[in-house]
Amino acid sequence: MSANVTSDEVPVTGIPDNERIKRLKQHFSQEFGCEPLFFVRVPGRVNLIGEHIDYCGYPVLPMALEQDILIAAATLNKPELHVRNINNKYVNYNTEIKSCENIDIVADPNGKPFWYNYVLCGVKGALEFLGDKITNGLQLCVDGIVPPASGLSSSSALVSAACLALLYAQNVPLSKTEIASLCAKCERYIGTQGGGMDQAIAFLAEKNCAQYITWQPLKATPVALPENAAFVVAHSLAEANKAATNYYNRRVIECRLAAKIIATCAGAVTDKKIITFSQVQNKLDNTLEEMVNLVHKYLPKDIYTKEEVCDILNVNAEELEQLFFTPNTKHLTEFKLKQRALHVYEEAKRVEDFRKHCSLSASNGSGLNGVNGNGAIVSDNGDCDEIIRVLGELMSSSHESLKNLYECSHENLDRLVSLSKEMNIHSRLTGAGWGGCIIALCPKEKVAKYIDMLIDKFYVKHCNIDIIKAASYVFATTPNHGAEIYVEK
Ligand code: ADP
Ligand code: NG1
Ligand code: MG
Repeated sequence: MSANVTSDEVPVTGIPDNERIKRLKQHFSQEFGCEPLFFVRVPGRVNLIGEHIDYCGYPVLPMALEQDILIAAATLNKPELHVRNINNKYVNYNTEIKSCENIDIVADPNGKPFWYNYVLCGVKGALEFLGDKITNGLQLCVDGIVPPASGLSSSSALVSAACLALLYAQNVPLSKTEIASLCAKCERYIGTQGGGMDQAIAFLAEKNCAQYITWQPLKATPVALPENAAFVVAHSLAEANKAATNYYNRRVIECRLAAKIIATCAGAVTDKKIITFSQVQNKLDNTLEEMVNLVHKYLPKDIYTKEEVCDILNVNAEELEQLFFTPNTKHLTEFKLKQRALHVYEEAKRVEDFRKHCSLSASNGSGLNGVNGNGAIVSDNGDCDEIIRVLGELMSSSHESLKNLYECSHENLDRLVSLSKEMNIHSRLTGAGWGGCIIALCPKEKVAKYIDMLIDKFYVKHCNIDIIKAASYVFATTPNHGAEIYVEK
């Protein structure tokens, strides 16, 4: 197994001596009758701002969570994969892994992926990358503590951990950016056309800072968060499995169509290729504000039919489907192009503003001296509260946009956001939405009071949840580091 690891590669350290590792080791031995050879750990993430814009080519601003997927692994001397889970609600699975082509990733009869399909995504992508040249198989036992289907990226942590385990077992050194890009590709085998944010932060995260993630080439730039800012995650109690519906892919293809129409109307494309909103902006050399104006100019209608889109793009329905659609969106006939495009361009602007204000607070310590969101000067002893207020307002606008323009919120998420606002705390849905969690920006001294308020007003009074259980759905979090491998040293 690779001994010479550069700082660019996923770190390999000794196996921590803790209860969780002991329990997983024991479960592994019970299942497979041998000891694990190594462990991989990949964190979940929370996105601070920049939702549904990674697949449009725009930067996002996530941070890694403490909650993670931990996998114990051992190699097999035959090309087989044996998968177990410490939680017995997840069934065992065994299969051959002779070639990438032979790994079929098929959902259950209702279209919901089996849990092990996410493991298969990682393994299939790794096999494809290795040209099927593997020297051994794998036994894996999974222990995941990222709340599943909650917008905290349990799926990508699981896919990425499986892919990392296979690559490590084959002794293949990859840089963090290479493996993050590979894992983004892997997860598309589940059926969703994700943008790569989750896998990027899973590998590139650093302790105590969020990351500003940019694409092509993939790069993560650390963003220091204001000294007095705390981030609180609260679960809406609604789960949303993204690959079980076409909601996510529908948004992806609406963005593709809208980008193509703007590009075509503005005379920016001639070939047939898919073009993203950010590519259109670059081609036209416009600002984000100018792109918003072009959306109003070229996409004035609330709804576009498939026929109208074909007419504008001068293609027939078959060509349109072949170029832009996924299997689970081919039957769609109406699209909200203006709304999706406005969200993306405005959200991309909010990310830039958010980052700018974080750097203002970093360069000035807690005594700030810079420009606030309204262009006003923040004085030297103007405190962190002002920056937190500006950042918070950007988060609130993001939520409004996700709710009204992108239509990916949920009534429980909206309730959490408005309860927070009553305490003057800004928040937004995080991750893909349709359920899952909110992320709230809260001055440190208010955290305890804020969490108590949510427990009382949302979980206990609104959802009739027992107060002890309620406390497990809401937590304050700080940025954690990225994926790692543990081996006996
Ligand atoms: P998320 O927002 O958490 O990424 P997804 O809908 O993308 O939500 O993926 C959630 C799915 O990932 C779950 O339904 C389950 O199949 C799988 N999953 C997540 N965590 C685990 C785990 N600890 N063990 C098994 N499967 C898991
Ligand atoms: P979650 O919420 O983890 O399923 C999804 C996408 C991201 C990004 C966000 C929305 C995947 C694996 N993840 O995250 O790429 O588009 O939604 O910002 O598809
Ligand atoms: Mg996911």
